[in-house]
Amino acid sequence: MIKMHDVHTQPIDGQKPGTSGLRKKTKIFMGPHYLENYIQCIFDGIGGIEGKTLVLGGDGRYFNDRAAQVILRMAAANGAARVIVGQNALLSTPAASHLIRSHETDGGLIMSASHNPGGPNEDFGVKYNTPNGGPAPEPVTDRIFHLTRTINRYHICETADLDLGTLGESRLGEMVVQVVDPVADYAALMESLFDFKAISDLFASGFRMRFDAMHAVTGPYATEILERRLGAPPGTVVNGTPLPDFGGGHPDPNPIWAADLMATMFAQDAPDFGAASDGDGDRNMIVGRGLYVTPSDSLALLAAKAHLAPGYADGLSGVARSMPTSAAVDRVAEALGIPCYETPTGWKFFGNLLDAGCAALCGEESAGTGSDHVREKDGLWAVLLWLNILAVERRPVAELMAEHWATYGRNYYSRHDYEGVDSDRAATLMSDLRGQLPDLVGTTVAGLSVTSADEFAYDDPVDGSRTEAQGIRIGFAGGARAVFRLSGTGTAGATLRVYLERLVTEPGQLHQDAQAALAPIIAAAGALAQIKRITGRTAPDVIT
Ligand code: VG1
Ligand code: CO
Repeated sequence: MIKMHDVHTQPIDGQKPGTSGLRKKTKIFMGPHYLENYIQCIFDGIGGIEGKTLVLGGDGRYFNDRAAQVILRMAAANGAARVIVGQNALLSTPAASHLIRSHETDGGLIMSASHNPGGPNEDFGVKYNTPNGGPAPEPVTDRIFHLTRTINRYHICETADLDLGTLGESRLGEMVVQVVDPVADYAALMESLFDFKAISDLFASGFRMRFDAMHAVTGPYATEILERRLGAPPGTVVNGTPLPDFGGGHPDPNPIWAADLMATMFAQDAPDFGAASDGDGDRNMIVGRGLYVTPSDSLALLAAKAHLAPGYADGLSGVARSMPTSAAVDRVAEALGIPCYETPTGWKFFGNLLDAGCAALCGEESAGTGSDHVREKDGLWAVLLWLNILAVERRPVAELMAEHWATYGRNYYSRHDYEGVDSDRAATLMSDLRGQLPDLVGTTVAGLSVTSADEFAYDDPVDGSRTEAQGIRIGFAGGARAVFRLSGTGTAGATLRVYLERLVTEPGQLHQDAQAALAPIIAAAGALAQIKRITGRTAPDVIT
């Protein structure tokens, strides 16, 4: 017998409107009733879960296991019919997206704060994905947010902890709890898209790779797929055991946080190919021997060569990128004669385009790349598409990129992040910039002439919805650009992101250092936004 009950509670400080999921300090989530409140708001916000089937899993960070038990007890008390749980409550974000879709469920809950660090003093998070497998769109997240303001009770039942380590079905009251292998379905999906025989042959030929799972959720996925199914030598996957605190690091795959991988790939005896993924497995980092490939360039190269993989042999219906992502992929789309969509930051905006078949490949400058195989960005998928391309091309990454730039030109690109900025100062910086917009075109800033200046708003071509205030963009003569945005995923103060881009087509100028190539744009962006004066910062905290 299990005992159901209603607990009286009080409103919480929930997510900001517009963000897809909630990230907070772990201690806040662990505080009295906090997780329970938020989960109840999700259940109520999606019209209740009576008789519904949900997917549940997370990236293995601290509190993942406890939170899973609470969510299951609440799902049972709220009348769910079934919850499909990854073994030990683990699921990468793309694997969860796939399970939601392949089992035709009513959505799923993913416990993750993605690339944010984990542990008792770091971050935890929960996001709800809709039945199409994608992040909840704004009307849903806004409903959930409004409920966090008024919630006064939640439903939960009392029971001993469930065994989530053993595969198979059990019951919690009327609800079925189905524990599944987190990797199996996902690995099968990858086998259906890529030429595993060709990639195995590549490894058999002596091709060496290093995949850094950053002690996060992709460890088991990468070990199974790269080492067991594709025959990469044991040890190809490093930091492959998910740890509650990710070994104390930031599971964020970029040259700063994956410095070990960078050092390996730039060393004398570097492997042929390096890759990493983030906390929940949806981001990817690609490094060739002696060459870091920016996510924007990676997206462009994948667009140009996706047809080399069986799953994309018929070509792409279209591509999409988030607004701050470089226009490198636009140039490929133009050459291929396919549409290229520009969306606000965040994967949820790609969902409609993917569902409607408008775009088949999407990407963000923040290391997210994905396709219509799921409705999330997918780190390991991007790595496998690269491997499939390399298995066909049999040429070094640096050579492929050099050829790409020679063909399409090179969009030098960098993002400068100013973290933990005082929220009021950050807001002032943005509103000052906004105020300048009407008079900027035609003026010269730090020697560059401004050709366009606006604040990005997106009209969704599929459902007609409009999303405003998605970043301020300033275009300069000759295809250079600076974009300013405040992060929606941080948990302390504000993070100002400055995105810098410059297109170069002269053959002799394609192999410069990115920061040097971007120096004029960096100077103009600093002058326009008065970054030093307003934030008090003399340099960015993170440059990627
Ligand atoms: C960041 C990235 C954005 C990404 C989002 C979620 O958002 O810039 O491109 O979609 O994280 O990624 P923001 O608002 O902090 O710039 V993840 O790996 O957390 O699912
Ligand atoms: Co992520």
